[in-house]
Amino acid sequence: MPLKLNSRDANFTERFRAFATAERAPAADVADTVRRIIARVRAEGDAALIDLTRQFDRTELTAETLRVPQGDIRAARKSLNRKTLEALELAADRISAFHESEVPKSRRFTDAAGVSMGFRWLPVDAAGLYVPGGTAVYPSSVLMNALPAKVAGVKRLAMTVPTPDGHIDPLILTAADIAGVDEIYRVGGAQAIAALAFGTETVAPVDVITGPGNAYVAEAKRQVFGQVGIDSIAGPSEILVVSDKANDPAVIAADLLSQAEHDPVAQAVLITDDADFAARVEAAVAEHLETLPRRDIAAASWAQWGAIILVEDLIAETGTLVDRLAPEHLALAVDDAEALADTIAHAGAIFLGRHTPEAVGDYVGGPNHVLPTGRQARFASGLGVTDFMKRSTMLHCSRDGLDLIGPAAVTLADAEGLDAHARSVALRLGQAPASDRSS
Ligand code: HSO
Ligand code: ZN
Repeated sequence: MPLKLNSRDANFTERFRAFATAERAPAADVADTVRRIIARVRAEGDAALIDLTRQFDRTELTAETLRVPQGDIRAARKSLNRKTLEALELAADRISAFHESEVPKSRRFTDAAGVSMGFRWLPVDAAGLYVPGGTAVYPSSVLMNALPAKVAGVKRLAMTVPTPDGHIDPLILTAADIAGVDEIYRVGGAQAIAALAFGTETVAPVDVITGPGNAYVAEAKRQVFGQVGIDSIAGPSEILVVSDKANDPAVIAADLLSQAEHDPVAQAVLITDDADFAARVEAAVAEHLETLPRRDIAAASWAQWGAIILVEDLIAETGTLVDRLAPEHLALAVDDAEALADTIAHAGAIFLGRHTPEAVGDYVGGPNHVLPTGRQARFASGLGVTDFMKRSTMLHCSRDGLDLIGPAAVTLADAEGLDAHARSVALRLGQAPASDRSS
């Protein structure tokens, strides 16, 4: 049974706080194992990848077969039916178009002192995309990670994917091909992250690594951070649905289950102002579960981490509650969803109105589905083009401009006791060195 909270109850504040701060997926302690794997890949290169892949994925590779050949990618594309291909292409077009609108503008301006300054956004040279194997095989996630990099202008995009028992999903290969991934390697786990970060004989190193993975992959990304950039570490999925009684309970129940079915520690929460509607949603969840193929996962998530929060005034009370949960996905199934959204500051992605299922955003909406989880929406954003770009600032002093602002720099350099700093400015200003300057 999901947790039931009522904002009118005397102990609501404490119970809500406990619920909002509960840790759902404590990080596994795999740091030492990962450190050893990274050290081995750095020392032995391809040989370590080949050996670890034999050990973990029961697949025999050579330096020549590490990379997936173009022929296999073409064959994968041919094996798909037209409808699936067209859906992938529609998704790719819409995701690209949305991310085009995110490309930041470089800027240059001259201030009153006559100093010109600004910044320039440029893509990183190379990006690496980790794709997990096993049950979490999501071609949509390949598009969501690869396309922002492409739109950012990244020249080289390398992907790694484990091939347990030699198998790669043709949908993954095709999604990578549609998104313009340049190189695909059959390697997974911490060893793949190490190869992308440090390079081997076959895999050239990249500058930024993104993509979801298990505890070993997440820890490996943490350990290589600094050598390369990484996206944030993804936790289990979350959805918070705010619904009045005008929605079909079966529809809202399906929204809740759409994220519950990702993971037994995913979280689905309903906020509503109608007790009878809440009961009908709960019954509809139970009914869906009877026939849902992933019912074991979804039922575990709903029973252990799900919640129904009853409030008196949906419009007045929702904002504060949502902000404290800072959910990954927020669905506002009410009449004036735009106005309600204005009362909320912290959510990874917001789905407005009665006709915007969160799942449309997972696939074909356009915005990214790689989003901050575990209340990280308080300070973090979803994946986007700027994760594959960096900003250089620019400063250009005219002679007059330096005359105007330089003396203050000399004063501050003197105050910090950094005389070479002071001289580099003072000499240009035609001033005497500090030892000759009166203080
Ligand atoms: N909802 C997941 C992404 C996903 N859903 C992939 C379906 N496939 C995390 O935002
Ligand atoms: Zn999803």
